[in-house]
Amino acid sequence: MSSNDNTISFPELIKLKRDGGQLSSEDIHTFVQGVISEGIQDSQIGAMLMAIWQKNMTDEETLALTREMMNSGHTFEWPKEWLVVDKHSTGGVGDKVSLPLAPALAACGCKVPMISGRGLAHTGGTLDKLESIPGFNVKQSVQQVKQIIKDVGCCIVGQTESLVPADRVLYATRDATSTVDCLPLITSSIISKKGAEGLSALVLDVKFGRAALYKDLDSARELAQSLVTAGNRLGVKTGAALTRMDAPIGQSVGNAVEVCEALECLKGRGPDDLTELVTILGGHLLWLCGNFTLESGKKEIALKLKNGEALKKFQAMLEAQGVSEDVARSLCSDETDYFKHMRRAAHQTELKVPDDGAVLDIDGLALAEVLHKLGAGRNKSGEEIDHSVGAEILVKMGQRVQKGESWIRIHHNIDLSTDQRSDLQKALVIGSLDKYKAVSRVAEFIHPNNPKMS
Ligand code: IUR
Repeated sequence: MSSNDNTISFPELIKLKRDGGQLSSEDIHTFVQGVISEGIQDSQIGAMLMAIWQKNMTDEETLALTREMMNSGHTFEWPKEWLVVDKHSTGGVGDKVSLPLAPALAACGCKVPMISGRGLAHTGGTLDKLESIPGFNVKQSVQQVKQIIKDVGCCIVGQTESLVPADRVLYATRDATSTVDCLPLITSSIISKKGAEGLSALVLDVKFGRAALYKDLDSARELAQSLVTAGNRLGVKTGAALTRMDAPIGQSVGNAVEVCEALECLKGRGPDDLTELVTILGGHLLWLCGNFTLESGKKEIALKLKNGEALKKFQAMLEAQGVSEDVARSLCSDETDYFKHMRRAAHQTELKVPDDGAVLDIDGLALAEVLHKLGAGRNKSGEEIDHSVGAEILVKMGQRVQKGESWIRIHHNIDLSTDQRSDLQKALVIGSLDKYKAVSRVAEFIHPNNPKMS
């Protein structure tokens, strides 16, 4: 780049960060503009990311990077009186929370322009789950998103080309340069996309545990703090829940099977832990918006799941996003034969409990890894996944079981190998009931002025 004005050159910017200096807002503007205008070389982007990885960023720098990334493309603007809200999860096994949460919030009068991702890990992401439903179209233009939000109140769509283009380039380069695991880069990537949605409030579900990105509470708390700080400083009322991610959420893992469970939750019959997460995260958002206390917000969401209003919104969202009226109506009716409309895998194999006792643990990661090998997840972006592959867990944590009863039903299209059967059996831990202690999935909340509100 030329330096005929006061603008610092890219090698100078990289050197400044490499040597532990602080980048100004102008420096970060120059860098992000270089990224989206392709005025910077790939090697320079990689070098800057590595310098950031090594020297970290101050809160000021992280905020400037987040703001520049957010403004690198289209940003949504909504009528001032609307309460525009969203949730972001750092990802977990069996995490289908967005499916009931978006319509439940819409039923409470909020607007939810949920821009979601595909799974790269063990099983699919929210978009993959929804694509198990024939006709569901996650690709919606900015104009279509605006129309659906106006008419229905919620949508769940993929990232459009025009939204935060800088993140696409930076994320791909982070992937190629081993700089994904860097707090300011993760924070700016997540919050810039949420900021571009034009939100009033955002709740983050930051997971920790065996089946989460962050294995321990302390590192998850550090990420949550960073996200909450950046979100609030960007003008979005942002809070976070730190939630346990060891055993799968709910009783199903996969794509189509998770849609079935989400529909059950929307019919007021979901598993307790899933319903708890939906009501806590939704209640939190209502509270952040200012019209509810935490308790009354939770009750409001629970009511919308019980009285069918959230289900009605889900049905309207399905139709607005391309599902035929007949299929949407049938899925959202009293019927439970969801596989009339979604493809069922060729085989269902049940595995048996090896001993008498109580269910002490179900290793979500082990389970997800087997399902991934059976086709439920991808190895690289763009790969096809098999929506029909999944698992229904037939026992609950803390439940007494007897040797020989079925504990899991695997939906698969290729044979289960001996190793896979053995890995699945190792995921189930049976022991004495007195060793079992029920715990809520939610460990802590993080808020800007009250960082450790348990
Ligand atoms: N999700 C994002 O949107 N960005 C990131 O950097 C990560 C997850 I890690």
